Amino acid sequence: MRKVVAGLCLMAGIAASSVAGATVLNGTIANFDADADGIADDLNIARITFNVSAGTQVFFDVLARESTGVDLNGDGLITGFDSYLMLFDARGNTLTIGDDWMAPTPDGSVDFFDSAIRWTFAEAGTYMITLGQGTYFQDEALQGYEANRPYDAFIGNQNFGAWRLTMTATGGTLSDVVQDGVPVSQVPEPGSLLLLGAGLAGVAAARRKRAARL
Ligand SMILES: [Ca+2]
Ligand SMILES: [Ca+2]
Ligand SMILES: [Ca+2]
Ligand SMILES: [Ca+2]
Repeated sequence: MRKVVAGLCLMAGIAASSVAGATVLNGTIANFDADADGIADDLNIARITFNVSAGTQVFFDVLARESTGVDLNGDGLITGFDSYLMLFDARGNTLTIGDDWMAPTPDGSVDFFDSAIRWTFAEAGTYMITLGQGTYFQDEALQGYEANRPYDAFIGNQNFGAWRLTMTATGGTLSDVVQDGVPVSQVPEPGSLLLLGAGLAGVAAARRKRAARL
């Protein structure tokens, strides 16, 4: 059973320490030429859309700043930047922003500069959260980059920063999470892992039975 769980986590590309039942996204931030002026002097902002049912509370928890020199996200590098979140409704209106949050948080953050937002969505619908380097403006968030903005490496000599965003929903449903146009899967709940494991064991047993009959 333990092997099955580990295999599933590997298949999903998600660290075993991820919050159960949460949706976990990983990304990087670096300079590139977003405005096509021939100079890689623009900084990307991740745009993540999702659906919620009415009354759902979501905790958006960023892990970005490996300020203790420990590789918190397991990518083999020590990076860090000052993350910044903006939350939008479907019409592109800003609901709230999130800059700094008292560490530690459930995602393993050790730094106050790691952003977080806790928000209750009164209305069901599609929303968007953006993640970039603090601070940026609404129009920059909506277009997905800041023009002429250097990446500010907090630690080490890396020319990019890695981030992880853990979205944990309570009191409703969170679904259809899409990161920069790419659908994201959810970390399975322990219960569903057990069910899936039992299902796989059942399939194996059926195969053995069939094999024995042949
Ligand atoms: Ca440029
Ligand atoms: Ca955090
Ligand atoms: Ca790292
Ligand atoms: Ca911050």
